[in-house]
Amino acid sequence: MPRNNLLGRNSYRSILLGLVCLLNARGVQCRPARQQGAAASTVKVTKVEPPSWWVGFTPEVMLLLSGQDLEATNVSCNLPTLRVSRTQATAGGNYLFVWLKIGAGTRPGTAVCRITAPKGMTSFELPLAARAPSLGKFQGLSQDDVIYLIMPDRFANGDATNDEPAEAPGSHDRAKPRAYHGGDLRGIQNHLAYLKELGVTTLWLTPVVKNGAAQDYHGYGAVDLYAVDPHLGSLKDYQNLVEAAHQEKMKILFDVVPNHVGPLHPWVSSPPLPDWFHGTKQHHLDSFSPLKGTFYGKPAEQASTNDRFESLIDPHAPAWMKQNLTEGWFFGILPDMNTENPVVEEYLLQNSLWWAEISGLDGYRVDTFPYVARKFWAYWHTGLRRIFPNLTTIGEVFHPDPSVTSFFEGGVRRYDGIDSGLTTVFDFPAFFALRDVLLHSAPAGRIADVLRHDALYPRPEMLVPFFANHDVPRFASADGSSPTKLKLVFGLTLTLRGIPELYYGDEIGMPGGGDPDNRRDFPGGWIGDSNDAFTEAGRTREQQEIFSCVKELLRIRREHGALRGGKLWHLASDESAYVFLRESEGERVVVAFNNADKARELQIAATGIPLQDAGTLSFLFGGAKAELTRRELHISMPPQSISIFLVH
Ligand SMILES: [Ca+2]
Ligand SMILES: [Ca+2]
Repeated sequence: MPRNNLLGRNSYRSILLGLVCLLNARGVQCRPARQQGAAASTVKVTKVEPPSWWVGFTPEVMLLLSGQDLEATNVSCNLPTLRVSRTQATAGGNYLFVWLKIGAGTRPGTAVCRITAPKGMTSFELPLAARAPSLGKFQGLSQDDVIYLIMPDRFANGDATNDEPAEAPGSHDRAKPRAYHGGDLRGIQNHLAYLKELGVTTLWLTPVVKNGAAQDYHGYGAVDLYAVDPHLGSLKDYQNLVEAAHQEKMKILFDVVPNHVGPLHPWVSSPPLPDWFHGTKQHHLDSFSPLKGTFYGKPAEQASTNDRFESLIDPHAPAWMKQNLTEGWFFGILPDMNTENPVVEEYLLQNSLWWAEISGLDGYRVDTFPYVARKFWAYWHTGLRRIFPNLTTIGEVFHPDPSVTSFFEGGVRRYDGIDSGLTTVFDFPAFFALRDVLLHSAPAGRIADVLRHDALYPRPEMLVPFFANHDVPRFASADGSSPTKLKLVFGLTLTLRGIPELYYGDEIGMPGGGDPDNRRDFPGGWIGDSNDAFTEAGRTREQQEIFSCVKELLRIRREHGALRGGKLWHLASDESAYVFLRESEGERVVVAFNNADKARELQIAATGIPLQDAGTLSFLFGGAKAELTRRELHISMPPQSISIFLVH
């Protein structure tokens, strides 16, 4: 589908006031035309961000032009409804900010704007498109959704020609775990049928923006926030993927990282403003909390398996306790955006608006959420929702304590007077509890202990429970794991409240240790793979066993609304068992989990819970037996089992 007339065109050239500009999928790129006669102008525009915009979208757009000698004395555009309200040249003329008011009645077209500066003149173009119809786009998520996380470089190779782009020689080597492996956007699109068959509804792709280093296959080292990484394909490929997903009634989450860019971003050596980043490459804080665990009562020797966000939610914490977290460079390496600077704020908001409008995406997974000061999030969400009210945003808050994670969800002003605006967070407390229970024999009651905190969240039903992502060892390879435990953890994740997230390959029991071993190639995604796990015929017996279990659980979830949106009631919880009920209007489902190595019998009083009027239970999944008498629910559970029953 041509998304709009201006950008759908592959490329066109124009010669304007001494510049040759090429508009392609990555935006406008200009170089000086051959000079004739008059003294050469050294004024040059090499990049325009954003590379395009829309009419009827925002009243104003702030352009960041890169180039040289851009100390403009005048900037004016050829459309009468466009007015340059302000300009600011920075970094010795290497950058020029242009604030452009887009008047009512501006017609779609390409604006040509002329820059007059002491060292000459030049011009740049800004395509201004009409907005495409929004039907079926920007959908946001609901409890009916199940998220599937894909690292595009590691899922499927749909286009061998982009495996090693000319600008990144030597970056591709499937034998090296930190090199690019060739997976791409087209590879994902080619396997939508597999994902549909599995039963997931929403794809979260790790960042697709252009990265800079030979080991940035993961996408978290951006060097251009307005380009798709050439290893993954083109902007058109991303647009096509979103459109194809929408046709399959699936949704796409964009992984956005306002906290930082990659160390090789050109801004690092030449920032557009002196305070564009928190600190400089030479002088910056690192993002680790300056606090010892003992500050909040943790044992002195206890190693931390999570980020230390406690001070951020603490109304008694002075600024020094928080500054490293919000202004430090992540891992001491990743340049930290100065999100307190209004110009940076505007740049980052526009960038997110641009990706949404140009692709039709359905929501954002928001990286390193607590590392950005909260005022920015309020601004970003307000700006985003003004145009896209339904977009879902899911924040990464890597912490086991619900009193910490819940603080960051939006919908409520916290002690600082700020409502972050965030739709929801990943349920890291559930992640830690599920792994502790299943892998480390923690009491099954840890699950109820997580759930009892749900009232801390404005929207607990939107939480995203999960047991794996790209930052932790594969469940199948973790100490204490087994194929049975893997099925149990899928069973719990897919029946607890919220919108579950699954990690690619876990549905076939993919092995892998810590990063990057947890990011192996999906078998069958590459021509010549001996094991093609995308098809039943190609799966090993072990892969098929777990795949059919996950598919079955997803089918049951899809067919029973109580498992998606139903209220959750605890029925029983102890060292090795957790039994709960999901109740929606007109449907009740009981889920019985036994973590013990031996069978368990439970008698649960049926009074005071929504089972009093129930007649019978029918079996949906698993190996337990359940019976209802007038007063009691009798459940007999096999060792290490999860079972699902429908209440009649
Ligand atoms: Ca490829
Ligand atoms: Ca930060």
